Order: sequence, then structure tokens, then C-alpha cells
Amino acid sequence: MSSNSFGKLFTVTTFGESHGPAIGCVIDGCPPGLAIDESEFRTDLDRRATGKSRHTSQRREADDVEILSGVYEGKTTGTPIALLIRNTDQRSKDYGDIASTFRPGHADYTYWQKYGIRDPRGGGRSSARETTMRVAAAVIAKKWLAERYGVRVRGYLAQLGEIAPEGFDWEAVEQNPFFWPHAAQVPQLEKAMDALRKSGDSVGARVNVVADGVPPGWGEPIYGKLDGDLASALMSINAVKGVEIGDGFAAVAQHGSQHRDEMSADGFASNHAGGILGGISTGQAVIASMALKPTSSILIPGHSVNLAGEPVEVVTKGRHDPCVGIRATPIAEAMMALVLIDHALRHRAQCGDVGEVKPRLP
Ligand code: EPS
Repeated sequence: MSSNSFGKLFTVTTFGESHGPAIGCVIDGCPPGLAIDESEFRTDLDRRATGKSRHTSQRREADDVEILSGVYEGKTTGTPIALLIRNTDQRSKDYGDIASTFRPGHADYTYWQKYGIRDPRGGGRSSARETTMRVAAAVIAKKWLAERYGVRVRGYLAQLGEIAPEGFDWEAVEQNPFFWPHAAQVPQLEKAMDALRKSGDSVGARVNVVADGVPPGWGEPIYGKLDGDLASALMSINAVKGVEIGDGFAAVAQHGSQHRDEMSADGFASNHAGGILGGISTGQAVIASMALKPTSSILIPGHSVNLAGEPVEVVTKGRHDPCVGIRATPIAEAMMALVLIDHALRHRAQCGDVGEVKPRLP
């Protein structure tokens, strides 16, 4: 299977299946000299992990990272960094029925059509388990971006089904299991998720991700646009069906006089562009949003076919997320961070000598 690598200068290759012995990644191109310790992976891996609340999959993986290479005496050496996480809580028998049929709305069918063979246990390679390694790789990316440029990447759940935030506070985001930015609505979310779980159905979601501190100049025209790479990176996350940068699809109904971000010596007056013009960062916050479809593995019976093409009714057992969006915030942050570190290194490689160009807006 090809296309398991991501990035041009900071390259991440992931491997492994949801029910195999382990998942892992190799990061090539990480700058040398960055202090990194296995314990630093804990926070983000826990933020993404299953089993942290009753509203997500109850599979309980330890998600302990082993650094196999590329780090010596606590610092990156510039050589490939290999990270490994052993799978510790598979329950493969749940997938006996899936082996001979296809879940409607799941990659089961397309993997089968493409390869003529698939690992049906937990969806194999198509399981969101793979995103663990993106989050692990991004721990390194986030740390380097923060130390070198003061870049901070943060995300939040911006819609759960029909429910949208009625207030906004970054402080609230890390204090509830939904990454929701308005604490007063958390009981409403709990109630909605409890009812959904009881019904056996699933629901979609929107996740927003914002990078502060990105200097102007990152991103390349024409085929290496920062927004193009961000869209590709976010779209590569399981279940993502839409990506917006800045105002995104709302731009359709806007006028130029409304959408443009006017400039003065005090800076930009607004940020409809999402911090990117012509595929290159403006120096404002880089803002992206993604839509996640409702999980296809649900308890509501649905029509499908078996391997012989005969009609069957599918009910998916196993430990699934009734809303994959609830765990997607750290994954969106990870993909944003991986795109940004790659473009930081690419900008430094080609344009490092250009330095700061006047006028630079605050
Ligand atoms: C997932 C289904 C469940 C989740 C899994 C994502 O597991 P399985 O692969 O056993 O079906 O628990 O998430 C994780 C294991 C994880 O670490 O994120 C799916 O269908 O994507």
C-alpha cells in the first residue's frame, strides 16, 4: 500500500493496523538538537485516546510511546526518529461478521475493491487508530514550532450534530471531554450523546483549528500552497468530508468589500482569509475548519451485500465512537502542526536569506 508518507522536508511515514501487534511511525528530516522525552507524548496521546469518557469508544489502549531511534541523550540527532506504540486491547472476534460483508458508509468496500484483500479486524489500516501516530509525530512538530517561532496550535469542537457553541473561551476547551469552548453547554452535550448512544446511531461534527504566531511567508505557490497542503492534511483524517480555510464556503455569499482584510500600520482589520493569501501565510492566525461525517459503524441495521453479492442486513458490533468528532480535535491540531513544520523548513531552505521584509504588519 503506497501513500503512507506525508510532508516534503519533515516527512512522517506511519505503519500498522488497529488489530496488529503495534502501530508506529518514522519521522525523517527533524531538525537536530530538539530535547524530547517519552513522557512528553503523554498529554496529547491522552487527549486523543479512546476510553476517556463514556462518549467515545471504550477500547482502552495504553498508548505508550517507545522511541526506537533518532534521539541520543534526550535530543534529536537529525537521523530518522522511529516511534512505536504496541496495541494492547484488541477484541478481534467482534469483527467476525464484517469479514464477509461490508459496512454501509465504511471503507470496507473500497479497500476490498482496490486490493482484493483486507484486514477486517477493526477496519485494519482504515481504522482511526492510525491517527495515534500522527498525534505522536506532531508532539515533536508542536514543540519545535513553539520553541523556534512561538507558534501555538490549538483546536476545539465547533459543532456536534445540530448543537453549536453559544460562547467561546479557550480555557473551557481542555476542561471537558468534548473540547467544547463553552462550559455552560456541556450538560446539554452529555445529554445529547447519552440519547444518541442509547439509540445506537451516530452523528457528525465540526472541528476548528487555529495556529497563532505563524510568521508571514510560509507556503509555496502554486502546487505547494499552505492552504492546499492543509486541506489535504485535514482531509486525510478518517471521516473528514469537508475542509474550510478562513471564511471557507461562507465566502460564496460575500462581497469583495466584505471579504478583504483591510490593512493599516496597526495590522489587519479582520481575518476572513484565515491567515493565508496566495497560498502563503500573512502573519495572522491560520484558521481551518473540518467537517466529520457520522461514524458508519452503528447498531442501527442497514442494507448491504456479502462477498457473494447477496443482500444482507448489517449491524456493527464492537467498540465505536458515536461521534468521531469528539476525539478529532488533537488530530486536527496534529495535522496542522505537521503541515506548518514542513513549510517552516521549506521556507527556511529556499528563502532563509531573504529575512524580514518591510513593512511587516503586527
Ligand atoms: C475505530 C474503531 C474502534 C476504535 C478505534 C477507531 O476500534 P477498532 O479498530 O477496534 O474497531 O476504538 O480507535 C482506536 C482504537 C484509537 O486508538 O483511536 C474506527 O472505526 O476508526
